[in-house]
Amino acid sequence: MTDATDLEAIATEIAREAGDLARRRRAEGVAIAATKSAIADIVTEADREVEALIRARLVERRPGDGFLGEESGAEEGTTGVTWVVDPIDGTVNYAYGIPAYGVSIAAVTGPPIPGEWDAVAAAVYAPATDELFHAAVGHGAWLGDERLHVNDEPSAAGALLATGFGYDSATHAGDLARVARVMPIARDVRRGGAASLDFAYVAAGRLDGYYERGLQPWDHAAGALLVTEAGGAFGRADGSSPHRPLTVAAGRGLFDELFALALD
Ligand code: LIP
Repeated sequence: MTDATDLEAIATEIAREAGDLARRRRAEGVAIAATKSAIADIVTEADREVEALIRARLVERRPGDGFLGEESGAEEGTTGVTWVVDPIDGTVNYAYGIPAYGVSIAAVTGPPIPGEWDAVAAAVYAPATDELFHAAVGHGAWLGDERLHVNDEPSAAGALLATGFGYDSATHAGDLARVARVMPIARDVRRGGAASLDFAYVAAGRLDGYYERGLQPWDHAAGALLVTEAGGAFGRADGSSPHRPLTVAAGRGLFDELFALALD
């Protein structure tokens, strides 16, 4: 079995190259290529180009591995390793020129299905801040060479939380009701717009917790490993919306309470 740190090194190297391409394309001007699940759910030409670069590099470095990408779909592998990729997470931020987007690359083993896979390596690269978060299972979570640890307990002022809202406006009432339920334990709530960065910030202690309904597998595959390798907890649940599972990440002193409040 390939060592997790070898897969981490591959993810880290490719995430940086892909992020550099995304940053160049952003500077040149971004073209919307299409809409997907809703008119607000856009894909840019850069999303597609960056994912094609990541996919090509993975074929070069890891022939036979599986692939599950936001823009080009799934391809079964023969090695037991699958790469779960969001080429530009925070696409709407990227399209508007808001410097909060990330390249998210995870290597998983087992079925390429959330809740059934075992994440073994992760890289989340934020090109706008040149921050590369990475982890290998059993080897900790890192920002560059800095070891990361979650906030085990929120301050007496309350928890600094992050969340997000779906592209489908029909889901917004439920999302806003969820904010109302968690506010009593929060000092404030952030809506950053890039799930992979929200997870990375929980791992780095920049947020106490993050929850969102409706994330796709590629939104959380890498970030969840960053959080657990930084000593935090990650969980998913269908609850009342099996097609929009809830994901929650937080330090262990906050996780259970946040999960219970966010679940409906
Ligand atoms: C986005 C997530 C964000 C969520 C958006 C969207 P995308 O991913 O990062 O947290 O609120 O609805 O899912 O579409 O930019 O890859």
